Amino acid sequence: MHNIDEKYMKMCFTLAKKGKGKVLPNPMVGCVVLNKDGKVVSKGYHKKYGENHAEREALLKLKNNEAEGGILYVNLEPCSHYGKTPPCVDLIIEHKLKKVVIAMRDPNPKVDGLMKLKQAGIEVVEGVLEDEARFLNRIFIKNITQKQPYVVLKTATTMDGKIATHTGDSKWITSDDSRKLVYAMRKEFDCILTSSNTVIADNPSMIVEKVQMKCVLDKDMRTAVDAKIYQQGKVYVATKKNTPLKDGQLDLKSVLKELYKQGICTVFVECGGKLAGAFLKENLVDEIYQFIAPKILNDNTGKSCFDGDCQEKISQTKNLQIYETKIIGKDLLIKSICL
Ligand code: AOF
Ligand code: ZN
Repeated sequence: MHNIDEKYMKMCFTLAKKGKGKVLPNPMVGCVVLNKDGKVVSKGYHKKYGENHAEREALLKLKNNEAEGGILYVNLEPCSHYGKTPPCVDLIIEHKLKKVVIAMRDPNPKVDGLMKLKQAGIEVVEGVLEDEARFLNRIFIKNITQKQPYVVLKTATTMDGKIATHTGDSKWITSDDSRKLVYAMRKEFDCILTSSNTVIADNPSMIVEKVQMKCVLDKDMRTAVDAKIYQQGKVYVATKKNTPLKDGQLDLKSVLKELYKQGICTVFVECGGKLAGAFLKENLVDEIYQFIAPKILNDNTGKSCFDGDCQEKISQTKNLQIYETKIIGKDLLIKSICL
């Protein structure tokens, strides 16, 4: 029986992923409905922010009583609140389903759908492929539970983890293919964040699209007003005037909270070792995209991708979990989650 649940839950994930890039700040959700004979009679997914939830999409396609006594699969607990749409649990109850199978509970505090379903006499199974479901909606979970954007930090290093020589020379460590991929990746994030050091050293333009923004961390307002980064798109500059300080530096968590208030769900950090190290130390990085070029600087005065304090023990390392590796031109891209 469990295998059947997993089979239909995987189908929900596949449907849910069709909403990728279109549903934030809402979750990606897919739904599959079986009739009482175990036949799939409807499918649906959340297509776009503000539109019908997956369950509603699937159930509204059905004729009266078509799903009576059947099973509804959905990767997130059905909602019980009035948001942009009425509660999905009411529709599930109206359609007289016998059982609802979910992967994970909804971390949204407004939602307590399971209780309402149980009260209506509907059997509930939860936790089917829960880890996969949490991974799928990791951005939504981070946003709603911590009121902070999901942070992905990008770094491009030699095989010995260096991003530049001691003189600051860094052009180029990774290949054209990798750099082109980074430009393409930027579009997937609401905000591209960098430091005053990077703006001063590299003068990048970091072109963004209409809906996106850039953020420059410039405590002492050292960047030039005519720096390329300010010439296009919306830019939020965090300075000591608008951001609290922590140990004499801009408090990174406050910056992230402010960005979230401005509607930012995802942040792509592209900066040098100093800021990258600070983000890491504060445990504010959710994921790292590391491009590694097949080059070795072989010089311990070279700049590291993550600056930090002296650590005595390997047990003090930050631990990550790799979830994707890819060869990009001559380089290797490693995507990992910070544990
Ligand atoms: C979705 N799509 O398929 C499901 C959601 O503001 P609303 O009314 O769209 O409600 C959004 C909340 O509904 C969302 O945060 C999540 O807790 C719940 N479930 N949301 O956008 C869906 N099932
Ligand atoms: Zn709903």
